[in-house]
Amino acid sequence: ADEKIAMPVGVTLDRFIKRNQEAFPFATGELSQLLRDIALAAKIVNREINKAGLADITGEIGTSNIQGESQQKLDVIAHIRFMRALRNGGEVAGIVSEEEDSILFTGNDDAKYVVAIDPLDGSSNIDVNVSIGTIFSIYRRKSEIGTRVTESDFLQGGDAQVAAGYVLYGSSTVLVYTTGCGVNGFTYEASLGEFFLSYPTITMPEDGTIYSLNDGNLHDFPPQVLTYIDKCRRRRYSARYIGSLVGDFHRNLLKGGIYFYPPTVKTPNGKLRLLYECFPLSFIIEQAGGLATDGRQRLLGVPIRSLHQRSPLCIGSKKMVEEVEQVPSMIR
Ligand code: AHM
Ligand code: MG
Repeated sequence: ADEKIAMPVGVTLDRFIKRNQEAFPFATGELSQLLRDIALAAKIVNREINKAGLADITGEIGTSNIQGESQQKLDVIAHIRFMRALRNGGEVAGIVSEEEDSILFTGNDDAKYVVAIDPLDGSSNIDVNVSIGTIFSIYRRKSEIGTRVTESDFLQGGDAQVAAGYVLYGSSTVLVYTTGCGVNGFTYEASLGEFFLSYPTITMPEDGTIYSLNDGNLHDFPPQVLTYIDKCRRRRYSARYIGSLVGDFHRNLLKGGIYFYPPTVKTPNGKLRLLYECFPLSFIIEQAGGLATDGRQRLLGVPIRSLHQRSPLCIGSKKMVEEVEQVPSMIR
């Protein structure tokens, strides 16, 4: 019998990380290990998400399932999984998660890195089988090795990020990340348990025809956003909004487009968080040739003063973001 098995060709994430590390003769491998730890947690979270609806894990906290075990929401499960992987991996001294008010100390005070993470973003889509994501950002700590990390290790600003990425749990699971030398994307092959390089060196289209925003907030939007939306409609652009930032971002990154979360009456500083939503995606978009602003300035330059600080976000194809900036009613 013909025993040939069709094997996916290509580079695995592990090999890719290793090759990159070898390109830097002084690299110690700690960041590489940290990225592998994140990928491992992503696989575990992916498994949990795929069980959603089957395993009674999508219920509210505090309620219990038929066996009397307490149920947890998927976002809490994702938080626990990432924390565990990062703590056990040993390369991270402290973590800031959307799920926790203050810094989580891993006990690895000798580690060089800190991580900010939104373990499962797109909360409104979790229970309805629509794409959701994880967003992460990595900094090299400024405080002395061997001591506890401090808030200022996390408040270095967007330009100080060493690496950033996201995982999209969609029709397939993809992990996209940058260490400041371009952006690469990997698709998960579940039966092999490996991420394979599927989007090498992502370059974003300079211009696009997709705009993404929550139309229900339109009456709150600043005039320059309204003017720009009107232009999009006159040009018959497509409106696409999932309500999962990672999904909306990933689509626009590959196809070209623009995403807005402007200030609203309910959220006067915007809804999204600088540390684990806006900064990492802005790092990625710039690396892919796109732009990100807060409506006033380059997003990566926005001063950050607190761990869960919010910011308006305008992010996407270079020409589109530039056009928004050129609208005369722009407040400067
Ligand atoms: P979350 O962190 O509570 O999930 O909120 C973030 C999400 C983003 O994924 C998405 O882009 C945005 O909130 C959608 O907000 P809205 O429903 O107000 O349009
Ligand atoms: Mg979020």
